[in-house]
Amino acid sequence: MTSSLSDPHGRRHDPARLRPLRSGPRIAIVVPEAEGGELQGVGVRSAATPAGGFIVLHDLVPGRLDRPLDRTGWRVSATHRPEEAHLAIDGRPETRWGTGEAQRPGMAFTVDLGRLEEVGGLTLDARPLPGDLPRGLRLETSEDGERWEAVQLEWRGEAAWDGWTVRRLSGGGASYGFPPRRARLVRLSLSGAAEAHWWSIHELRLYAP
Ligand SMILES: [Ca+2]
Repeated sequence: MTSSLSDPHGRRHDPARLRPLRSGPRIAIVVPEAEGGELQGVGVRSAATPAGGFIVLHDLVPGRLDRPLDRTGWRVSATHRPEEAHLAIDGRPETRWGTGEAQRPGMAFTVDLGRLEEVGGLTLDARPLPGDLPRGLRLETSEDGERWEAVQLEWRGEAAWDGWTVRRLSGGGASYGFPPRRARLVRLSLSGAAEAHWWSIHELRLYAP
């Protein structure tokens, strides 16, 4: 995290002022009616009350993933260091799968659930090495390993109010939701690059919708 944050008008904010939404600060955001009544890209739900051409967003609640799938029987593989892929699902946050080289587009990690399941979210834990979180993550799912479908990800992790807007808050983990679907295979891949960081997953979990 940078030492300060700038809003679109150049005002700077001290990260120490960030207030995680989960801690329940009383916040309301007023937006022109024409801009719609949703907080885009941060997975935060809110109530919306019209007020004279504006919308007041209030009672902000971060999205949650709370129904992890059983990982028994999963088989995992990867384009890099596949022999260590199982360390991403061994239930031990101190062990990890890592690419062994700097992140670049196309690196992939695949889970075979061994059965069809309804999925709707995922979390990646890289808490010991937050720099190893993916730069640009793509998700594809398949029911049969032949036909793959790209999935739009939406942030479901922590969010915070910085005095100006709602921001994603990552403490070394990343959480995403996506439209529910049936899948036997789930493939994560990178769409971005990092100069000096591997891509590492200490623990990967998938969630029911
Ligand atoms: Ca692990």
